[in-house]
Amino acid sequence: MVQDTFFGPLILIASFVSSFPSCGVSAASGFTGAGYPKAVPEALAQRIRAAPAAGKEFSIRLLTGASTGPQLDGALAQANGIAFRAPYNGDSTLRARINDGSTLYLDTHLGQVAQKARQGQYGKPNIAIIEAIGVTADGHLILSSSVGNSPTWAQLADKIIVEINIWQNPELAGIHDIWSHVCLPPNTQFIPLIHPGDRIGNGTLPIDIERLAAVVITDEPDRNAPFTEPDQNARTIAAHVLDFLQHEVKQGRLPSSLLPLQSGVGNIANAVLEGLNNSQFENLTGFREVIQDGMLSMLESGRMTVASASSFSLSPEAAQRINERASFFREKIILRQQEISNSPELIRRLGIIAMNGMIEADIYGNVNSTCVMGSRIQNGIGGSGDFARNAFLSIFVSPSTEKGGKISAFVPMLPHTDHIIQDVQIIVSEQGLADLRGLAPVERAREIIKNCAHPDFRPLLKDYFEQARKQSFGQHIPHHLPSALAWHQRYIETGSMAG
Ligand code: 0RQ
Repeated sequence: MVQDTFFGPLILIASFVSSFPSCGVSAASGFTGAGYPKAVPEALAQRIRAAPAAGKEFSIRLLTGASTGPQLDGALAQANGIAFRAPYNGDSTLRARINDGSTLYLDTHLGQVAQKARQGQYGKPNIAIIEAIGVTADGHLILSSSVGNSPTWAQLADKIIVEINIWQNPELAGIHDIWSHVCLPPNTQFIPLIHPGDRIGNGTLPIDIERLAAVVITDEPDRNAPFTEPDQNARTIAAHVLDFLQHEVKQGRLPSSLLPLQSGVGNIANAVLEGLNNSQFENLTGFREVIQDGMLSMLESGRMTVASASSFSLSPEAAQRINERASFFREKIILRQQEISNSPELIRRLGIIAMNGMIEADIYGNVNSTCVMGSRIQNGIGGSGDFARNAFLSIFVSPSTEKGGKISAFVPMLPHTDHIIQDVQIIVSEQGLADLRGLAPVERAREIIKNCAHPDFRPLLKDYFEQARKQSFGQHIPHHLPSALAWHQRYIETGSMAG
């Protein structure tokens, strides 16, 4: 299907960055630190840094698939060159810019970005910068370690710059599946994907050669965060999740191969995957946005037969494994554009088991995934909303305390909400699991306080709940408004929620 790669007719023009328009919309490939351009953004950051000396202001409005890496978000944020950013960030320098108000941030459900871009909600991209690993004889791009929103950016942008990254193994060619029938309503089509392993599109991305402005060669790995061994809390949370899934199988509510799995990134997700890899479940499948370390092991052991995602989010060691065994993994992994990997229609129809991290939950099981103390962004909602609302089972996981026990992950009321009661079915901490399915708000509160809250905070939560029951304006979701956010205010003032 994929032709031999060739670079013959392509030109190297790193200096092309001089034609980036200030305040223009730039759209880049990249999703969870994989497959993002590296050389062009770094050159652009240099130009932005030099602008004030020439008496100029220079910044861009930057769109991507999801988070990128130090050479893109990091370098541009360091130069204070990002005026506006969407839809998701995980870079600490950019996070600081957003939180000090110098960058505006539109945190968006990842599955919705492409459609919103086609509607023109972010403005027309002047330039798309897309990382690829090669070009076919007929001029199609073979994308890199993510697909993300690249098909949309290539379709919408006035000009396209391609970064060919020769660090990636060209044998990854064939791993991608790009469905070209996405369009705006009323012309939207049924997505013909029935099983996570189905290939419904093409392995390569056609681009309009008339709009190809430059090609740059790079030779750099993605930003791969080192793997941290799951800690004791993560392993205990994973054990609760596994017990729950086994129970559901015994009750006949899940098949023994479960249903396609989605899990967020991080320590707890890897612990759950490690647990599943050592379990008796067989023929598991993944339908998700990222492939992380734990999933590679499951594919290698055969415990998981196939995984569908939009990108990789790997440790350097695992990225090396992919590179060395590209021809094995490309048979087991399918990388899709994010409006397919995160499609609410597919998530609902395939019956996904979704497991995501959270910042905190209130006693009724609303969840905050994004804003610390209600105002400081951590990363963004990412795909958690796409999955939580539409999943067959929606599970949220978190240690019961943060910051050395000074913060409780279970609080009276949230200062910011991403996932509402209706989208949160199960909550798990190292203390235990609260199965909230079919429960009314006050029943949910009893389960969460009893099973998930840390013993240091449990009596305080019980006191709050009792006070709320006595003094609330209404009894559906009882709250005592004068003290509902006191825990957060106390933390801001004293450094501890407990006072
Ligand atoms: O802060 O970095 O300063 O130490 O948040 O928290 O405990 O390392 O946990 O890596 O699993 O992240 C919700 C952020 C959890 C993540 C969140 C602080 C904590 C630490 C990170 P430090 P941990 P995790 C798939 C789906 C939304 C997107 C999503 C997330 C930092 O899961 O971004 O799910 N989710 N996407 O100290 C104050 C609290 C806190 C807190 C954690 N209650 N109060 N700080 N932290 N809880 C992927 C994609 O969508 C692309």
